[in-house]
Amino acid sequence: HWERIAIGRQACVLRGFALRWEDDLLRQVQAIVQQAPFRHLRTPGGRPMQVAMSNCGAFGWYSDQHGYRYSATDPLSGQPWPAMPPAFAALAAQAAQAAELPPFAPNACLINRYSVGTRLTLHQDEGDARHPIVSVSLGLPAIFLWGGDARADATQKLPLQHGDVVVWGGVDRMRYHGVMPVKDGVSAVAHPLLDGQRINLTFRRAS
Ligand code: MD5
Ligand code: FE
Repeated sequence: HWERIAIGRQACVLRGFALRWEDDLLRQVQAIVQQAPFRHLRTPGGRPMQVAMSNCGAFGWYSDQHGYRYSATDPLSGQPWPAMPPAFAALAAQAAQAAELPPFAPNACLINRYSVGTRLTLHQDEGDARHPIVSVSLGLPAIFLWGGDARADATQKLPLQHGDVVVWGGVDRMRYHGVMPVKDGVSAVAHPLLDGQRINLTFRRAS
């Protein structure tokens, strides 16, 4: 079973919440990245990102030399992103409910792949702050950096494991956050997709 830990007024970790969807999640991520392969996007400044990304759902997050945005099509193929699998939407909706936030129907799922040594520097998420963000951790564990509303605010270190879900809403939605370099280790589950990697699913509402 799972356990809820508050990390803010409207933010919490749901430990183990995704485990009952594990098989479905892994199968579906594999199918999605066959259609829309993981790729290293470029920041608007022109640097390739360490984290490799793909998307599913009506909108996908994208970044290139022109800036970042949500796009209805995959710029690599010109095709719509793969549809959001029903199990993904169900997990995100149930996680928001478990966090006691208003009903959440995501239309964008960013899939982040971290190999060993990869990190995500401290940043703030753009987007419609009326809707929460649900984030699912799979594969190698990681330490999440959880800051405040200003970049200079102190950060907390939050260990996240395979199957953990984090939900951010309302007043906590715009806090700075990042991921420490992922360490080598043994994933809680043996799956080719998770071999030496951390996969994170980030559900959002994009317009
Ligand atoms: C990750 N991804 O582990 C994280 C999980 C990203 C990203 O940060 O932008 O793809 S989502 C963490 C998050 C999202 C929105 C708000 C807050 C954290 N927050 O207020 O701390 O790959
Ligand atoms: Fe983020």
